[in-house]
Amino acid sequence: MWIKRAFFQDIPASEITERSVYVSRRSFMRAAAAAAAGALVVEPAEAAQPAPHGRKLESVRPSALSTTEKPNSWEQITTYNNYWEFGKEKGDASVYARPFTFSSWTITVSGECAKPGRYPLDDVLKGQALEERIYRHRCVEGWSMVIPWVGFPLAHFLERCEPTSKARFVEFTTLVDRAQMPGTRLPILPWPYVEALRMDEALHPLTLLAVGLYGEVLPNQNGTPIRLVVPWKYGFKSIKAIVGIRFVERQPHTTWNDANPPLYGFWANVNPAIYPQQTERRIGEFWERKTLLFNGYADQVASLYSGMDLNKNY
Ligand SMILES: Nc1nc2c(c(=O)[nH]1)N[C@H]1C(S)=C(S)[C@@H](COP(=O)(O)O)O[C@H]1N2
Ligand SMILES: [Mo]
Repeated sequence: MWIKRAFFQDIPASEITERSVYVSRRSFMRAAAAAAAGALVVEPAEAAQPAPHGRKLESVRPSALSTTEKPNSWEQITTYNNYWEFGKEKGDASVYARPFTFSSWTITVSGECAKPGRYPLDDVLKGQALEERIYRHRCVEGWSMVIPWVGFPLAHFLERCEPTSKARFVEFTTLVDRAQMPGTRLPILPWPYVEALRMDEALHPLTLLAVGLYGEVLPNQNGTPIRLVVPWKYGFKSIKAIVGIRFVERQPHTTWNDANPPLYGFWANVNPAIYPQQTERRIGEFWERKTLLFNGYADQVASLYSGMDLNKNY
């Protein structure tokens, strides 16, 4: 069974004891303390816990833009995450984001638009019909999943902000809460996490503001209460826990692009022509799959990049 365990990563919740969670939490806290003291080695935390089930979202409509591929399980989607605000290891967010809470949430809109200001979450959601969008997800690290998000097109909200003709890019920022997000107390990335899209990418009907997963409110580890999903781009573009949206004229600096430009291009379009992105392992599967151009969404998005050399602008 050890082979299945090693490759399938779907350890049932029942096997994850409180003790293992406790031990890993301690190791992360030790790592945090060590990093704060200037030590170089950060000890990884390991045990992951699936998210508890949350409030069910009402009147969610299916979307014609969903893939017909089989979604990954709740357990897989909520335990295998990148969310560095809560740690560097795949299981960290499932453990350290568990106690995360907030009493109110506001997205601050600024920059080149006629309607800047502070938009409470209720206002952002006002009048939005929620859809289930089952999307392929491809991480730049070579793994993939299929995820049933619930949300609405980002365009619907951006249009309400009335971007000006100078708005060529949209920049997004994630919450930084040093008390609740242990990763933000470490210098593992410059905080806040920032991502950006070109305006036409942001307005594309596939680009989703997600507020749910499997018909329920977003689990903490998946970016509660509101996050971006851009299915034709590598996962790092899909920023979680959004508190800021800024319309700008010039291409913004973004977290991973600044951290390691050769590996994390600004465009981040899934492209098997670029080494080493030829294949991917779908979480839960054994054999690798061939990675598809634009993660399989080429029919819908390739025209956004006509005239652009995708092997240079990666
Ligand atoms: N704020 C924030 N958003 C983030 C990340 C992060 O570290 N911080 N990681 C990204 C990466 S690399 C991936 S693969 C996805 C993974 O989470 P998901 O499965 O919930 O989409 O989140 C993305 N969004
Ligand atoms: Mo990723």
